[in-house]
Amino acid sequence: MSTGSGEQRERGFDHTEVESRWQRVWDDEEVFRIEDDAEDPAYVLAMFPYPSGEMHMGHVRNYTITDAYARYKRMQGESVLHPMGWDSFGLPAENAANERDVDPRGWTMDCIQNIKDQMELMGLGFDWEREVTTCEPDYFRWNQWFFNRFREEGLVERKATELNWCPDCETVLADEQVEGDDERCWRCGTPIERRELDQWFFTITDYADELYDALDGMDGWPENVREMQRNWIGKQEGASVGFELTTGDEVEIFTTRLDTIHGATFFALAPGHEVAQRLAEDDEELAEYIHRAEHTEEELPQTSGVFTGEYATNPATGEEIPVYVADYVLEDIGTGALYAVPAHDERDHAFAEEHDLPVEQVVEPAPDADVDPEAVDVQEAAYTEDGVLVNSGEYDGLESPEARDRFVEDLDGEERTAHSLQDWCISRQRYWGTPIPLVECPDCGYVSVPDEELPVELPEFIQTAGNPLDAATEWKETTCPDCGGPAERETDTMDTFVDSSWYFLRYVSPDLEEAPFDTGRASDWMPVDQYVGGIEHATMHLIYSRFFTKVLADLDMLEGVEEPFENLLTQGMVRKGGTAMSSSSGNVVSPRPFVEEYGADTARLFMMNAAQPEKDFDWTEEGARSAHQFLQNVYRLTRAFAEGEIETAGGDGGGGGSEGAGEDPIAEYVARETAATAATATEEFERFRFNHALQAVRELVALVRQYRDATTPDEGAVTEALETTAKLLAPVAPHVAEELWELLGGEGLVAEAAWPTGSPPPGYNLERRLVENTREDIRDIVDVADIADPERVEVAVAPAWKHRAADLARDAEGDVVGAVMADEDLRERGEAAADFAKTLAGSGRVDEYLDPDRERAALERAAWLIRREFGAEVAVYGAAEAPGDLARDAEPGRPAIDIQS
Ligand code: ANZ
Ligand code: ZN
Repeated sequence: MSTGSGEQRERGFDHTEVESRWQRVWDDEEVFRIEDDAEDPAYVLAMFPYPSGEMHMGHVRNYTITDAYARYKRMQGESVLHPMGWDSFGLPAENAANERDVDPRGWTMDCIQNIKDQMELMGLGFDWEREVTTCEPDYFRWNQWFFNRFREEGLVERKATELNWCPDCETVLADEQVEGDDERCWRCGTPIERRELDQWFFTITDYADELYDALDGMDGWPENVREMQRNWIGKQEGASVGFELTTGDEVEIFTTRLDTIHGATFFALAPGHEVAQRLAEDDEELAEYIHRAEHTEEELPQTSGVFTGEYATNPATGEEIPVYVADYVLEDIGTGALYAVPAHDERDHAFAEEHDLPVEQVVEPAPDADVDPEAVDVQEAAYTEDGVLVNSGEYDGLESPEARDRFVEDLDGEERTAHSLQDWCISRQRYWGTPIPLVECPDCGYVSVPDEELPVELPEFIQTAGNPLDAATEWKETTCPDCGGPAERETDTMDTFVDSSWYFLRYVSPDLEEAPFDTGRASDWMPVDQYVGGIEHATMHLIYSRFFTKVLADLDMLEGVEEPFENLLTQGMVRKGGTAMSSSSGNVVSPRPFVEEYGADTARLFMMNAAQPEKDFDWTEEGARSAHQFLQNVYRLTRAFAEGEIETAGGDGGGGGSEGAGEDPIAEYVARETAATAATATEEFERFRFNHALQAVRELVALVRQYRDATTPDEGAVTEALETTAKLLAPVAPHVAEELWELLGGEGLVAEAAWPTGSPPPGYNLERRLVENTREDIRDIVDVADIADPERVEVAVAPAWKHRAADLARDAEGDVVGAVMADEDLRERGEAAADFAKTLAGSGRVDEYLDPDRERAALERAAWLIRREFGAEVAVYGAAEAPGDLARDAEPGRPAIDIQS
């Protein structure tokens, strides 16, 4: 095709023309489309973005990683699902709407178009037929539909939680709307308060154990992310035991330290515990304390609490201990009640000190502990380690774990777990989100909006201090689906994490009207094979998505899919000048101007080459420029070859890596390097080490250039090397790769070409090491002997008997010299063999070597490189033909070298 003007030829290719041309071709050929009937495609997914308008290379890196991987998988012949969509509800659109007097929808749609244009500019290959936009009614109606299902399953609860409240605007504020250390309202600057308000929750805690336990088997995830999820869920293994109270109640406690039960000196209830609440009805002091605890305008001290006047009977000792209500006991953890052991728990100890309660030691450091039992003074500080029981009657002398087992049994307790995971509050008092599909009826209470009336759409946006939905009086007014009487719509919208908890399922059947997704296809296509996104989503998004998947599996909407994301990669940051790229730091590199100047391929190559995807890297001008230079050089080299500017010979190539030196040893050398590069690149792509793969490609290109300069290259060998280069570059620098492919006369598009499957012959690595070591040795000799102008380099490989000796030495157990000299043949060689056996014995481990013929052939193939490097004639000999005693000092893997000048 066109090669441009003469000036153009000098400068290489014109990226602007090339990139837009190939983008059009990919589009026309529907390269990135995946048919609905594809069977279990490779599902490659980047976390979908919030369309904020600003896009910089930090974001682009994420999509470049999945795009490169998706393109690689496609070339390997797999069907690939690589979709993109927009996480497009959320506060920023509402803020923009308030600031600029636009409506959130229009603003959002503009941002989406803008980002989409930039993604296309970058040559990212998405199946746009599957685009998903969460703020569209045909998406969010399914959020509402899921809400109805979850509610039927008992997974929806309404309960009180603490929120930020601006007393002046009379509205709830999101954490992002609270500004400054002194916590003021973003709009009016009034100091905010905390208020307990009723909100909607998904009871994710019902799945806490499942979510926790599955983590162990998820070995496609980085361990640090799994550990963050473990901490977030905070599973504790313990037991629950009932205590009889003087109120007549039997109250269950949760403990991880049942071994300490003889040391319990008081009992404590959370302020929200039902027994505490009941006692408060006739106890003013208690009522006042509970009120303060629940409406914390001030933070209560950790040791605050009130004696109830009641007692609890310790089931282990029969002793009565006082019952307190204390704020440090949390309502949502365990049972909201505990027995306290000041001697062995720090919080209990502090509380006991404050309230003058006794401290009774029941555990001592075990005899094998580093701590001297005499040095432990529990009156001073709690001893919190396991140990040996004391002051515990018949249990004295038991170790803590065993004592725990015995107490569970003897006290009729129950082994159980507790979690720090809280239920998921999905209520937001915001406009730009999914309306929660409920109607509040004065007679029927909260009633679900029936499925057939979904979606509940949003009213027009209204600028107001509070929630626009609350101000939309007409929208709010409705009739009760149950009794038909007048009723009001729920004005809370859903947390946008609901949207992102199942979008990966919508891509499977984005236009389906009867259901959120096609169960059969989703069961086949899921899980996502490779998910890529930021570490900041390690907990919330990645836990909520797992929760959704498990619920949907339990609802029989997914078959055989237990987890949404099989493999997870968390990509590193792009920095500039040492700080993370961000508009607030003012150091962003935006795609559009960069692509104009250098092209998308340059940006992509630079990013993928700079570091492995998990690592941070610094964006630099030089880095970008050198990537650009490399692409131009490959292009020029390929074009010169394709257009016959480089004279070539033959045409049948080097035989694609077959054994032996063949007729043209240099062509054979190049062919082997080509095959080895393809094999390395494949291995590295599999492991997401694009930078290593690219390093191998650069070396191959450098080799072709040397080949061109050294001799009249074999046409087949060069074609193979350059075609392989085009293919290996295609995932990362796809536009240039198409250009190269076209120059080389490749069939169809390189984006759809078959990934090279070549691999070098067995033993290639040994050959490569031999050649490298030999070249290194020659360099050393030239250096040390200060040879200005080497004329002839002679290389002789070791004789077969030395190889045989090395084999024997390698297999020898212990006595190496003995093992070698036990061989009759070698014994006959006398002193030479004995000396060599000693050398082998002294060298420790004996490596694997090629046999002498292969050593010789490998060196002959590489001789041209030595010739080029040193400007000398090169001769490679077998031991027998070597002149004089040249071969005498040769060893397997280390040929003898003589340099004449
Ligand atoms: C008696 C005991 C004795 C406890 C002892 C600890 C040490 P960790 O410590 O993080 O594993 N607990 C139980 N329910 C609670 C609630 N709702 N709010 C606050 N604390 C609660 O957490 C487990 C321990 O936390 C439990 O074991 C319980 O105190 C306390 F020497 O029971 B323990
Ligand atoms: Zn009603």
